[in-house]
Amino acid sequence: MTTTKPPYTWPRRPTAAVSQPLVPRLYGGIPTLYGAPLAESAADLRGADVAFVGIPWSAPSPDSRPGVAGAAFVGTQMTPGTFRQNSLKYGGYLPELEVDVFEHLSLVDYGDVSIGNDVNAALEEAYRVTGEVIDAGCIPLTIGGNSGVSSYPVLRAIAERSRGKVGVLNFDAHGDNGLTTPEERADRRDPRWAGTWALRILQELPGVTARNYVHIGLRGPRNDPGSITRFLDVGVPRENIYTYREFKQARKRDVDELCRAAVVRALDSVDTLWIGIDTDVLTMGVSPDYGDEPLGITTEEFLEIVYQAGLQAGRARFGGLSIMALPPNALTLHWILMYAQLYALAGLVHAETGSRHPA
Ligand SMILES: [Mn+2]
Repeated sequence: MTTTKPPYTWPRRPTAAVSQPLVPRLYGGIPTLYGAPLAESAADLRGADVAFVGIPWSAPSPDSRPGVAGAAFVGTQMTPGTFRQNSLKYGGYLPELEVDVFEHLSLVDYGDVSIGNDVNAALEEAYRVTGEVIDAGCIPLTIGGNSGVSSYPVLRAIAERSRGKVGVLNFDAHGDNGLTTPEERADRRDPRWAGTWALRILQELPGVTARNYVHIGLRGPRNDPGSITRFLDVGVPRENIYTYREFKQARKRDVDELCRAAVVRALDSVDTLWIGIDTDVLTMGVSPDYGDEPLGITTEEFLEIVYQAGLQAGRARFGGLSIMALPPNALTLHWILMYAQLYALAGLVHAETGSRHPA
């Protein structure tokens, strides 16, 4: 007969715990990212190299997106929590890069930004918390939430603290660079942030230079005819915009060279680099549980660029990595994005140790 250690008793009370976490707990059944130490206050950030922050902002599902396409918006407020739960199956060792990133870089989880229904309050809070992370000497890794609140205020905090110019590597099938009026932006019930932030960072944030704005994976008929020209109008070089066509041509020659060169463009004469990731940059086939845009980049290309960003920027210039627009249940994307976090950090480690992984 099987026996069980006390205090197990039978008949059991249905409210009795059936397991207890052996990793720090953020809240209820939500663990910290990768089981990292929990930073409960800004003082706890001191001494850490990297801090993870959740930004559970759910953009109002646009009136143009009924059904399943709208549900992907509604659920994003749960994404930081489910991403943490899913992360527990991974550690920091990458045999293919011969590095354990967490042996070199200490990670803490700083919890979630407080998000209500007021977009302006959410923007301020994401800005304030990201600033605390940077002021403590940590590199911020953030996860949305939809674009806008998960991107603009994070980059604002980074840019205001940069000694000089700021480069941007923005992964997105879409321009997210629509024009908007102050009245539209101030609308708390249906704020137009997700589709407009990429233009606003170029127009409004100090140091964010158009010459170092690099857009990866732009494609598809959800974009409007101004998606490229609005970037060019504010000074983004056409060569910085990598659509499906540029990748298609590079794949016939040397796509690794495109990945390396894209990062060079973002980093040229800047002091800080920020990476923004809308997961629809990946081609539809790799994310059957979410993707809605074909002709995207591959997982290999995505991770190579992210690794190159860490490697080329090094710790002194790596400003942060922000994941946007990720549904809570898009498991395939969760795994790929955890690789992205770890590959960026591996690049930082290799920049310091002088190691390289073979192309
Ligand atoms: Mn997008």
